[in-house]
Parts: sequence; structure tokens; C-alpha cells
Amino acid sequence: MNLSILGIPMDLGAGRRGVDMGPSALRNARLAGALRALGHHVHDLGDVPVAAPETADRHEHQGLVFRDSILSACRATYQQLAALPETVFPISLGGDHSVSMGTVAGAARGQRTGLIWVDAHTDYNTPQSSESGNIHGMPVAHLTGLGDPELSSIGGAWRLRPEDIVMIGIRSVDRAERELVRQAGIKIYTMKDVDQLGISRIAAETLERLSGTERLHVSFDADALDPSVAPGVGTPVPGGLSYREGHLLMELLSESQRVTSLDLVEVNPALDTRNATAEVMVGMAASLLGQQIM
Ligand code: DIR
Ligand code: MN
Ligand code: MN
Ligand code: MN
Repeated sequence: MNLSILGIPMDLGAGRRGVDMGPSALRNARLAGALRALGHHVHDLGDVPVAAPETADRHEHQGLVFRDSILSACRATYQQLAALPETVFPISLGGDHSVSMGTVAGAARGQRTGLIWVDAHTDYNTPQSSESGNIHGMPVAHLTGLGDPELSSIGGAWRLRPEDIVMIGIRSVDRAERELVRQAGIKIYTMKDVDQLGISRIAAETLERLSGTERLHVSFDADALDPSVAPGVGTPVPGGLSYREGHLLMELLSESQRVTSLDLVEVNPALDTRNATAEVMVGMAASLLGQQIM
């Protein structure tokens, strides 16, 4: 496959600094080399320009922290990805999860897209429901058309349908956010579901549910994994996916040959131990893109 890597060194959407170093950490953990070893052609597009928090206007547009700078970076991300040929598989490197307002819309190429959101959090806050004002807790709501009108139209008139979203690994949802997720009808697999059903059944159900979509995007937040496996994240939550559960999910999605794009986000090297979290995430990408045990 032709893979294109795009870095979005963004930490304006998160509450803690340092996640802007994520793209460097993932490249340092030999992302491109691991994917080339699987036989792919890998092209690195470099990084999208993102304002630094020290110089950006923090101006809280209706409670949205750094809204204008995040909007600009997500628009630039969208434009780069939307311009890629349809046969190219984009891999976007965050940055905090606000980048996905641009990556999912851009990777969709205007088509009906299924979204597999692997995360401890549902990231379905609106400016009204958010308790933090941090935009990394809001990307999915904006992709479905809720919230700030400009953030929700980064991809023009394209929208993600709530019935085309599946979330896996969930264990931290804000009170008001829970109501929004329920109302939208998004399919959620909490960690309780992972414990009870097992990842293999969840992967099969997810692929079945999203069988009507033309494209399939995986957005992998490092905090979906247990903090013992992925310590370098800004909002760790105990009781996450094990190393093997993460890999098995990626392996089963890979077998389906239906996935068309990927995000690796929320890797924060300032909070990490010897780049372990970036290395684990590179392993997840390799499993999604065909690495097999035998
Ligand atoms: C919390 C934390 N729900 C918020 N969210 C995320 O700020 O909206 N942490 N995404 O990584
Ligand atoms: Mn997230
Ligand atoms: Mn998260
Ligand atoms: Mn975070």
C-alpha cells in the first residue's frame, strides 16, 4: 500500500503541555521503517504548521480554549489529506485529539466513513457540555455537526453519521457528555464490555456494524491502553486495554482489509518513560497494517 504520514504537532487542545512532541516521538520510534518492513511504500509529508501556546491567542471563544489556532491547524490538516489520491492510506500523528476534526474529515474524501474511536474517553463534549473547555474532549461531537459551527464544518458539508461511529476502550465520560452520546446513538464498548465480551467479538461486531460505509478510519488515542503499557499520556485512566488487547484489535481490523486511514494521537513524550508509549503505538500501527506473528 501507499502510506502517507502527516504530523500535526498540536497541544492547544489538551490540558497539559508536551503532546505537540508526539509526531517526533513516533518518527523516532521508527514508524516509517516498521511500515516499510511490511512491504509498504511510505511517504512522509512532514508537519502541518501549528501555533505555539506561548504566542497563540488563548481567547476563549465561547468557552473553547485556543479555538482559532486549532481551527486553522485542523483546516490545514483537512486540506492536505483531502488532496491525497483516494488510494493513499493516510497516517496522521498527533498531537492532542483535537487534530481528528481535520484528519477524519480529510481522510473521508467526501465519502461515507465509519469511525472506530479507540480511547478511554468518548470525546463527545460540546462547548456547552465541556467541563474543561479543552477541545481534545470535543472532536467527535464536532465531526457529527454539533458544537461550534466553524469547527463542525472543517470538511465543508461532509458529516460523520453517529450510526457510523464505534468507540472501544471507554472508561471516562463526563456527566453531560454521557447524555449526548446516548442521544446520538453511538455504539460504545466500555472496558466492562471488553472484559465481558472480549476484543475478538467486539472487532467482529464493529466490522459488521460498519459494513455499509465506503471508508473506515481508526483513531487511536494512546490513553485507550492501560497506563502501565502507555504511560506517556496527559489524561491516564486506570483499567485500560492490555498490550495484547490493543494488538488483537488491530490484527483483526487488519484482516478485514477494510481500514483506509489511521490516527495515532495523544502520545506525550514529556510524560513518557524512554519513549515507550511511542514505541507501543508504532507496534499498534504495524499490526493494523499487516504485521503478523507467524
Ligand atoms: C475530558 C477529558 N472529558 C474533557 N477528555 C480527554 O476535558 O473533555 N482526555 N479527551 O484525553
Ligand atoms: Mn481522545
Ligand atoms: Mn483519551
Ligand atoms: Mn489528553
